[in-house]
Order: sequence, then C-alpha cells, then structure tokens
Amino acid sequence: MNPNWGDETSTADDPMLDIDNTSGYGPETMVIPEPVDGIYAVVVHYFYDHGGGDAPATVVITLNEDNQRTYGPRTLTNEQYWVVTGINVVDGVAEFTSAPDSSYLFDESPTLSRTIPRKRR
Ligand SMILES: [Ca+2]
Ligand SMILES: [Ca+2]
Repeated sequence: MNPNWGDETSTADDPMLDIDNTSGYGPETMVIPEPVDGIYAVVVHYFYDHGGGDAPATVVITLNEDNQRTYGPRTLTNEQYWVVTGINVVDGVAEFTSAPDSSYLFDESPTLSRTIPRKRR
C-alpha cells in the first residue's frame, strides 16, 4: 500500500493507497503528491473474483490537480490486467501518454515495456 519509490528519504514521491478494498466495490484512491520524472503505467488487476464473475471497473485519473480523464467502465474477468494509460512526468508536470480510448486487456501480467513507450535517453 505504501512502497518507497524514487528518493528513499522522501514519501512525497511515493504512491499511497488509501484503502485496499478486498471485499467490496471500492472506490480506492491512490495519490502520488510529487512524482519523480519518468514514465508511469496505470494498471488495474482483477486479483480475485470470489466466485462473483466479471465486473466493471472505472478509473478516474487527475493530473496536476486539474487535468482529469475517466476510463471505463470496462468489464474485467477474474485475474485480468487492464493497462489503462501511461503517464509521462517531465520536470514535475504530468501528462497522459495515450489517447483516452487506447487501453489493453491481458490475461497474464503484462510486459509493460512493450505496451507503454519508454522515455528515450
Ligand atoms: Ca520515496
Ligand atoms: Ca484492492
């Protein structure tokens, strides 16, 4: 829920999940207050359906506190991964890397380097 990314002495560049809702419909909220520069992938994993079958997922992303997009609802099957979008952070400013309707479903953990273009060095 609270991995230490980027600067090990700072928590401002870490993703923070408010609640890991394992039994209900959410919502769950994740925030990265001051992300370090780089490419990020937003991925939803339908971890386990508890026998409940397919379920719709909706993702709302807000960048820089004012640039908001909503993805879905998208129907997910047990254990599927939904690669929602990439986010590119340059000089502390975040932008979406892909069009709102370009997302992918995978039945196994996706190789993100092949789905999200990496920043050229
Ligand atoms: Ca950190
Ligand atoms: Ca969860």
